[in-house]
Amino acid sequence: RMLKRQIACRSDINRMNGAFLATFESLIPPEEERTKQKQLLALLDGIVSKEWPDARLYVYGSCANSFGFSKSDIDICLAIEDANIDKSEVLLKLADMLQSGNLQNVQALTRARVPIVKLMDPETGISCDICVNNVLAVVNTKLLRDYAQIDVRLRQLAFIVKHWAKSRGVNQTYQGTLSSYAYVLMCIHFLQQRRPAILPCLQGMEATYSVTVGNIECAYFDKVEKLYGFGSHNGESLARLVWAFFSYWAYYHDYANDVISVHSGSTVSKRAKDWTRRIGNDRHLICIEDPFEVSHDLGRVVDKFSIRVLREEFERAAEIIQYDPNPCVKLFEPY
Ligand code: 3AT
Ligand code: MG
Repeated sequence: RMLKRQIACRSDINRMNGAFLATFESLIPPEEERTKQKQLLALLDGIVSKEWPDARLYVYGSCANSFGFSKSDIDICLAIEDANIDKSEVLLKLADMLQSGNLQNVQALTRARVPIVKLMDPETGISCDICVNNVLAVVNTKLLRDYAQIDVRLRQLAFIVKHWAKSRGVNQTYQGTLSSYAYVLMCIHFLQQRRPAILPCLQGMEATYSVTVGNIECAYFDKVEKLYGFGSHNGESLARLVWAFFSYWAYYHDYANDVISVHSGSTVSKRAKDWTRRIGNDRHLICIEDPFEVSHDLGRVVDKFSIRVLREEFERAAEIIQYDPNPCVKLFEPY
């Protein structure tokens, strides 16, 4: 499967750029959605502060990391300082209060991998999930948002990739494919690897932001306003990057040996991480290292069936972009 010779990109690739940009634009949430989100957040804040006056609500995930489409659900983290709280108890209490606060479809899922309360606000029509003390998610949300500010092409590429993944049914962790978070990390890593690089490695630079979550130190350079124009030596168009992204995952990524690592700004070896053996259900068939929890492989959900589905979809996408006269139609065709 590893081809020695690089496939040349079609010569008319930049002709497709308008279509990719138009797809990107069509997915950006309109400003009024933000207003509605703020409205809901204020409502929730009022309810929460009655019971936990010192608690704070943080938005994380796609509504805060700048990779959210229009009509996304909001992911919220309730941060409570008290280390002795029982998360399930807090969630059940919270569910009770939300129900009395006229929110709809309130449901506490205390046994989920990340326990949450789900709800829907009839006023704004927005659904949201609230978890407790998931500080790492709040911090990785900030990392993604900071990367997005350095070069617009990250947000554009990640929108195209997420839209492709949702259209093709390969954005479902419960079915062994990858989370949106994993796809965005794949895009960041890819842009760190372009020559000249389009993104730097923020965690490899002098730390201007640092928090410790449990035993994990999260530190990186977050003064991204100093990095505007970082990627300007690389003039690649969105269309060319989309093509190169899919051909990388279709033909060039070394699935047997490599881990992609945003934390180190390069690939690292599976051997060095001891991710070569199967332990329990962790097969490490596609390895995407979490930038902070570096012992965590976001590809662990992928099994021997879904890896084939994924790789066939990467190949399908690469071929469409290489040969189809109008790739934006077929690329996003529902599966
Ligand atoms: P959608 O637009 O909702 O598809 P999203 O950005 O909200 O995308 P996810 O639903 O995949 O992304 O995840 C929500 C956030 O939760 C994103 C990230 O901050 C955090 N997160 C998700 N999966 C993990 C993980 N395995 N480890 C650490 N943080 C994670
Ligand atoms: Mg989400």
